[in-house]
This record gives sequence, structure tokens and C-alpha cells, in this order.
Amino acid sequence: MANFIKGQYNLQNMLCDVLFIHIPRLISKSLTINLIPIGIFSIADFISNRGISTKILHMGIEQELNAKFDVAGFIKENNISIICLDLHWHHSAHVTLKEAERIKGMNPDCKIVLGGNTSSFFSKEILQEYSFIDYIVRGDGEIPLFELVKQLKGNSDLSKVPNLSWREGCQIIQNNQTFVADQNLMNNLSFTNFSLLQNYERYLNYFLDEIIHNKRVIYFNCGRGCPVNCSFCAGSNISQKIINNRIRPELMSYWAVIRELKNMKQFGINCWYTCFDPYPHSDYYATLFKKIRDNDIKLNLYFECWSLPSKEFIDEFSGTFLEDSTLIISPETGSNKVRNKNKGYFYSNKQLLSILNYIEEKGVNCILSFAAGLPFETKEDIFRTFVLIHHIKRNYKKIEFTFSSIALEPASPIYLKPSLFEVISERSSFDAFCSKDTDLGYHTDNLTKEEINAAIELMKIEANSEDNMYSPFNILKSRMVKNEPLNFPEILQDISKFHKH
Ligand code: B12
Ligand code: SF4
Repeated sequence: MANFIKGQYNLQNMLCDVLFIHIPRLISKSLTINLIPIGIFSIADFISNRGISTKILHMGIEQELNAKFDVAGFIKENNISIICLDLHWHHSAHVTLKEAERIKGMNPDCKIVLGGNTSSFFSKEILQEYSFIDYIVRGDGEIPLFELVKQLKGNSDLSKVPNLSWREGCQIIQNNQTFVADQNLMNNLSFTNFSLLQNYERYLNYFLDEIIHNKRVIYFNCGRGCPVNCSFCAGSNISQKIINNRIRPELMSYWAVIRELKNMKQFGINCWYTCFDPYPHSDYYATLFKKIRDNDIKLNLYFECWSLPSKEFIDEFSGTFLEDSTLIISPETGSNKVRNKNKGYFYSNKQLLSILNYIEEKGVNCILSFAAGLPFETKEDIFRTFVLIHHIKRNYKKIEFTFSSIALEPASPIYLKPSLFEVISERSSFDAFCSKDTDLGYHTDNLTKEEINAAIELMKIEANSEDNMYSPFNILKSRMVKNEPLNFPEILQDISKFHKH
């Protein structure tokens, strides 16, 4: 706690058996891989409770605090023998492998373990092509990593380690994926043992500085998995089956969630962000929120809804959390047809507007998230998104917007079967995700990448523009009326010219 109060950052000598390292990647203002996967905290806590000394290091934070910090040299100096790197988000594949190679070059005797969604999905390809990676833990990592460390320190029978991919001579062995964290195990995991992270104060303050202002935010989900299949999502039911061998979502018990929230408060966290809503029509959260009130836990909550929230949910939400709390809803498109074809949980524009009325009535903050370039989406469908944004902008006071493109994610339904979704994939192997460039990785039968990106830029302008003849909505509307083509890149260029002058 002293560290928290004084805000000191320092890197002590770290004598530990297992070091987790997060290699960040800052791609653009809106896309960074700066967060450590939440599951790293639970694995690190799990193995350290079983007698394995463990630390977590965020390479970006260390370099921010000491520009000369060199992770490979640090490992050598501290003689650490097992290095765990998360290769969860594909965007960081390139930088993670580059750093792994440097670490191995300087520390030939250390063992490098990868884990996380992307490395789980491409485990065979990675082990075949990158000799400096020793092991990959596929899917949930708690028991497999514990068993791996035990074997490495003992008699090295790797065939006993569940979920492990490894090399025997030139052969890649994929042990059975028998470990899937269930409710019982999850209830006993801690996601909030931040003291395992070196200089955790800086990490907890990252959002204070960068994203959600004036808040110490922490991400935490009350379970794992998803029952539905959104076309673009690599956390969908079908993807979870492939990556985690998880068939259905698993939810933590209320008492375990309450314990974690109380722990958060001890670290001065005043904002909980969650993106886990597998059963939107159940009363799981309504009941949890009542218990949060009973326990007098005061927090802001940012809640990503996987469908539309019900009125009961909104009542409980607004009656439980502090005033900056926000609901994030992702209609993605203004076209009912496109939403129906792409989202696991469908709702119509009419249902959306009706619940927005209630959200406004209750004075709850709400952010709507939109995209462009979804499978089956035409330019006219994108115009419907502008119509919806325009309508909401004019009729609702508190609703905000966010816009982003949806990249091709490995193991998502569109990655697995692009032609079924009329998508032209530009990435079908691990190497394709390893390039330094990160773009959408696909285009569709109806839209080029340039058109998708321009449409998103126009949406951002629309959200902030006055309702005059130069607004993207009005320009698109007039083109529709005159039956002129909706050329998003050209319109974007014209509007930019207008802004310049
Ligand atoms: C919650 C969530 C988030 C949270 C992240 C919170 C956090 N700190 O982890 C938020 C909302 C911030 C987020 C952001 C992003 N996310 Co996200 N997210 C999810 C979501 C909904 C659930 C993930 C989760 O909670 N898993 C459960 C936790 C407990 O486990 P875990 O962290 O995965 O770790 C376990 C295993 O993966 C494994 N493991 C992980 N790392 C390692 C390392 C080692 C060495 C070992 C042994 C094991 C291991 O063991 C852990 C414990 O068992 C999934 C979709 C889904 N339904 O699963 C998408 C998902 C993971 N996200 C995704 C993406 C793309 C992103 C963004 C890049 C989006 C963007 N464009 O900005 C950013 C990246 C942010 C960053 N790194 O800074 C993709 C990943 C696809 C891919 N293969 O790359 C997914 C699958 C959704 C999708 N769109 O397809 N996300
Ligand atoms: S609801 Fe859709 S976007 Fe959310 S995790 Fe499930 S499949 Fe992914």
C-alpha cells in the first residue's frame, strides 16, 4: 500500500521462478495493445499460491520509467528460467515474437511459454516456424501452467501437462485440451492481486491518464465464454470451442464476484469495466447488483451489453452504481437486416430506440458503438446507419457514440468460413497476422477497405457536426435522393477540403 500512496516506481531485483511479460504495441491513438490480459493475473495468482514464485512485468511501463530498460538483459541479470509471454491479441504477434527471439538469444537456457487466444489458435504453426518458442498453453492457463512448471522443475514428463503444445525432436505434440476452467475453479481465482505486477501503480493509473478520465479502472469479467456467434467475433461460441474447448459460458458465484470487487476497492479502484453478458435476459446481474448494494460497494461501472438491456436491468444498474457509470450498447449498424445476419443477439432499431427512451428517462449515461463493413452490408445499409445516428443525435441528449472498424480476428466465424459471409479474407495463416501492418484484413463483396474506412471516418464527423448541408448525413441523403453513387472516399475528401477552408 505504501507504494500506492507515494506513487513510487522502482524495479527491484526479482528473484522468481516464473516471469510473465506483457509486450505492448501502440498502433494508433484508437488501437493499442497496452492492457495485460485479465487472465494473466488469475494464472499468476494461482501458481504463486501453490509455491511458485511469480512476477508480472509490463515492458512498456518499465521502459517508460527507465528508457534504457532492456527486458532480455533483465532476465539474464535475474537468472529467470521460465518466461511467459501473452500472445492473446493478434495485433501484438509481431512485437511479441521479436522480443521472444531477443530474450532467447541472450538467455539460451530459459524456456519461453506463450499463451492466449492467438497463440492457442495457431499453436502448431508457431511451434513449427519459431524455434525460440518452447511451449504453448492452449486455452485456459491456470492448471496447465502450474503442471508445466512442476514438470520442468521435476522429471519433465510433458505428456502429463493438459492443453500443452510442445516439441519432441522435430515433431509437434498437441496434448489433449482437457482443462477448461469451471465455476468452482473460477470462484477461487483472484484477478485483483495487483501486487504481483511490478510497478502496478503506473498500470492502474494508465486509464486515469489516457482513456476514462479521472478514474482508476480495472477490467474484470464475472465468467468466461459466450453462447452465441456474432460473425466477426473470435470469442464467439464456435471460436471458444476451438480455442478453449469451452462449450457453454461459465459464471462466477455472487460471493466470489463480491470478494473481487472488495479487493479492487483496496487498491483505490473506483471504476469497474466489464464485457461479459452471455445471458442478457437472465436476472444474474440484477441479483448481483442487489448484493453489491447490500455490501455497500461504491463504484462506477462501464458495462458492455451483448444485447439490449432490459428495463429491470437499467433500474438496478442506475440504483447501484455511481453517477459516471455507463452502458455501452453495440448495434453496429442501422440496418435491421445486417444486424440480424451478423449479431448473435438480434434487436430491431425500434426496440433499440424504445430502450434508449428509458435510458434517457432514467438519466443513465450511454455510449452506442457503430461499425461499417459488416458481412452482407451494402452502401445503402451504411446510409441507414447514418439515418439512425442522425435521428439519435437529434432526439436524445445523453447518448454518445463510438465508431470502429471490425478487423478479421483469427477463429471468428468469418475467418473460419469467409465465403459463407461473402467476405474476401486477406489473412489465412499465422504469418499473415504477424505483419507489422494492421488493417482490416478483409474486404467484402460490396465494399473495399478504402470504402469501409472512409465510411467510419464520415460517421465520426457526422456525430460531431451541425445539421447543415455539409454534414455527411445530408450529403449522403441528397445523393440517395438523386440516385447518385455513395462514394464514401470521395465524400470524405470533399468534406475534408471544406473543413480545411
Ligand atoms: C474482456 C475483453 C476485453 C477487455 C480486456 C480486458 C483485459 N485486460 O483482458 C477489453 C474490453 C479492454 C478488450 C479490449 C480489446 N480486445 Co477484447 N475481449 C474481451 C472478451 C469479451 C473476453 C475476454 C476474457 O475476459 N477472457 C477471460 C479471461 C479471464 O481470460 P484471458 O484474459 O483470455 O486469459 C486466459 C487465457 O486466454 C490464457 N492466457 C492468456 N494469456 C496467456 C499467457 C500465457 C503465458 C498463458 C500460459 C496463458 C494465457 O489463460 C488465461 C486464464 O485462463 C473477448 C471475447 C470473448 N467472449 O472471449 C474479447 C477478445 C479477446 N478481444 C479482442 C480484441 C480484438 C480486443 C482489442 C484489440 C479490440 C480493439 N480493436 O481495440 C482490444 C485490445 C486491448 C488491449 N490489449 O490493450 C478479440 C481477440 C481476437 C484476437 N485473437 O486477437 C476477442 C476474442 C473479441 C473479438 N473481437 O474477436 N477486450
Ligand atoms: S455476444 Fe457476440 S461479440 Fe459478444 S462475445 Fe458473444 S459472439 Fe462475441
